[in-house]
Amino acid sequence: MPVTEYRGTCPLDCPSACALLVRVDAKERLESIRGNPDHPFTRGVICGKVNRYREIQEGPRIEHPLVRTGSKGQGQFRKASWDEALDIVAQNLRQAMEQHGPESILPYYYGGTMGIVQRPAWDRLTHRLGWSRLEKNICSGIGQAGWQAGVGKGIGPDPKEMLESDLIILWGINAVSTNINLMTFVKEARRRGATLLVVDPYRNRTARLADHHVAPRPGTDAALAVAMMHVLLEEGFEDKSYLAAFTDFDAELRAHLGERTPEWAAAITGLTAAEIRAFARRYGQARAPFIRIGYGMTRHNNGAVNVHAVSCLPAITGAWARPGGGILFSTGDALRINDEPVRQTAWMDPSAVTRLLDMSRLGAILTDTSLAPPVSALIVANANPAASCPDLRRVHAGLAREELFTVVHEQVMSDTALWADVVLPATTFLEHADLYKSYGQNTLQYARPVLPPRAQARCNHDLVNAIAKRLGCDDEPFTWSVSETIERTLAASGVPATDAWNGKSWLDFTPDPDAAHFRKGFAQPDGRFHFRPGWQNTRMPPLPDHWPVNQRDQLHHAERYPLDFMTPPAHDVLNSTFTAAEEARRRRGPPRLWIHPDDAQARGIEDGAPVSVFNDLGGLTMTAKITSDVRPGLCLCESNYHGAEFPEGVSLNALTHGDRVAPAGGAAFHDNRVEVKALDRRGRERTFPVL
Ligand SMILES: Nc1nc2c(c(=O)[nH]1)N[C@H]1C(S)=C(S)[C@@H](COP(=O)(O)OP(=O)(O)OC[C@H]3O[C@@H](n4cnc5c(=O)[nH]c(N)nc54)[C@H](O)[C@@H]3O)O[C@H]1N2
Ligand SMILES: Nc1nc2c(c(=O)[nH]1)N[C@H]1C(S)=C(S)[C@@H](COP(=O)(O)OP(=O)(O)OC[C@H]3O[C@@H](n4cnc5c(=O)[nH]c(N)nc54)[C@H](O)[C@@H]3O)O[C@H]1N2
Ligand SMILES: [Mo]
Repeated sequence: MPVTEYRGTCPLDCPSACALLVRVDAKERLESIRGNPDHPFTRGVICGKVNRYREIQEGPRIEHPLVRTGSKGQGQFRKASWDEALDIVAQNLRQAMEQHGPESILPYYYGGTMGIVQRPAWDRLTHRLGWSRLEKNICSGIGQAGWQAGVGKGIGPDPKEMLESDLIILWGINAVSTNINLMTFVKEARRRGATLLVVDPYRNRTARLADHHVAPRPGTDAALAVAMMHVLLEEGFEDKSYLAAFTDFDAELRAHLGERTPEWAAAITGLTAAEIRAFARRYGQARAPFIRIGYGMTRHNNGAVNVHAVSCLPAITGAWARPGGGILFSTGDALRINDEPVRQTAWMDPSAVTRLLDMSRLGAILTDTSLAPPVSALIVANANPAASCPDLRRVHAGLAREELFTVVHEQVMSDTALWADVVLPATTFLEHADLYKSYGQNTLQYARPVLPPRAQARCNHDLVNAIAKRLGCDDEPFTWSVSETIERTLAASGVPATDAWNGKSWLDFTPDPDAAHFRKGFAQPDGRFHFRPGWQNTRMPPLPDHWPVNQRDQLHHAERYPLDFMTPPAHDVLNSTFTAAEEARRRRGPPRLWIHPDDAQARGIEDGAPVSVFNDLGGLTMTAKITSDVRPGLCLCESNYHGAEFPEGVSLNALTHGDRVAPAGGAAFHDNRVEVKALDRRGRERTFPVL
């Protein structure tokens, strides 16, 4: 059968943003997806998840608009026409605006697709009608705050420069699972003689490959980094002229670091002082150490402080300036796209700016009876907060409110869609056009649709415009097509139109090495790297330091819930995407609790047996996986799951807290405390005979 091959881009929320080659058969069905070998970062490699994208594309999808028939959350619906469904949605939105004012409507979107045109499409209607705005901090809010404090801009050495490095440090990033293409460069660098060091509380897939694995307690990276700086200064690894010319380093900072010994940090991190010294020396001796920071270490109450402290290391030694040296957190600022044609922020009335509601606290917001106006209509698109949001029991309690109107635009029957009053079918990235940038590499990509929409699915862009029309907004830009909006966005950003891309599906915006290494100064008003983070929040430490504000540091947690508990991303799924696919569920098996043999033995837990994992927020049944890949005192479950995978019917984030994280919000997904109890095979608590 004849097969056509098209170029595409992976839309998923992942730093790789892979360039794809998509094969479609004569019956217009997806045959296969592989990595584009010509793309400078993808280099022909993609992850297993997208390689198996047929599981979503051809699997059980939402094909028609659905209207709820059962009670909230039961997932019982009847089919409806688009006309009827849009009428119901428009009528409910209008009613909410009339009864409670426009701010009672909250559109909630995040990372289903990262496309520049499709992802934030709801913003233009939000800005036009004065709805509540979403504070989008769930993923990068904490990390960005920590990075901005020192460096000031989201750029850094291109990952390709790893080939020139002799020491690669992957710090709180599980690249084998979360950024597979980075490993292409890590592997090549190692062939050329570089050493790989991984800093991660557990032996994840990336740590397994490393030459050295440093495993601190979660949330203690600042203590580790500060003690490393102590050793670097004590043992003469500092670059005095770099510090003087490019940073705000001073005598007070030197005195402060002089007190932060490896012995001090050992008590906090759970590492030995000797390990910390060895790591610091290895760093100091390296010619061009390249640190890649991930998001894992940011997902703590003290995450911003930790990111800032680690970002100080190359400033001490001057490694920042060297080819192959420095530190990368995000490439997001390499290219600034002006997405005004999509989002229309100019419509916001400067004298009456609408409220921002914190996406990481959706549960608290939906259940807050004092919130005025209350959220009375929730539009969810491109996100699955009923699985991906912290403090999940409260999210579900909010979604259960009888007077809340919820519309969900989805490809699959997600946890959130189950709670909807109206579900609308969404296209996949193979069925709509978009532009894509990346936060882990430096290209801008364009992808056109290669398949017709499945059944009645519509893309985000078209749906927003259809609802806008029903609410009386039938003028520009609600009349623009997807391609018109794409071209206008490129023009507004000073980027050539797609037909001038010389037949390519990407443009390369890799910053020049002087900019990427801040060789002419940092992106701060004084042009210097800031060891003093200058937090507005005065509770935060004024100098790089350990900040004890995590769940472990809160006494009632420490005593009642003796184990640290993390929920790092799993290899086979992406956030909650893929968790609804039957094949993915079967491959992954039941949710597993990784627990150290000592902790398991102390609780009478056997490998493979059911356990109850609980804290003040909730309790979940999991299957014990006894392993020394986690340190004593630490347990974890790789996320995420469909709620149906747990007997409790609610997903993993039932155990993660939704407290607002300093300085600017965000979710501390890996900063939790729990206790674990053995259950018998029927799920009852096991009792032990008293000997
Ligand atoms: N397969 C897969 N890929 C993904 C995702 C997914 O869910 N699955 N999600 C995508 C998204 S949206 C994002 S933002 C990225 C996130 O990907 P990463 O940047 O890799 O971040 P995480 O996976 O959250 O965490 C990475 C590692 O940090 C560790 N960690 C946790 N706490 C600490 C700490 O205090 N210190 C240190 N040093 N390490 C710590 C965790 O154990 C974990 O191994 O991945 C993207 N790619
Ligand atoms: N426990 C725990 N929870 C986490 C994390 C963690 O480390 N641990 N990581 C967090 C991180 S980093 C992030 S970024 C968030 C992400 O959280 P979300 O943004 O909620 O991402 P997903 O859970 O993947 O859900 C995205 C949904 O969008 C749908 N979708 C995909 N494409 C489209 C489209 O074009 N249109 C529409 N309308 N829908 C579409 C998908 O089917 C999917 O159900 O999750 C967070 N949740
Ligand atoms: Mo994310």
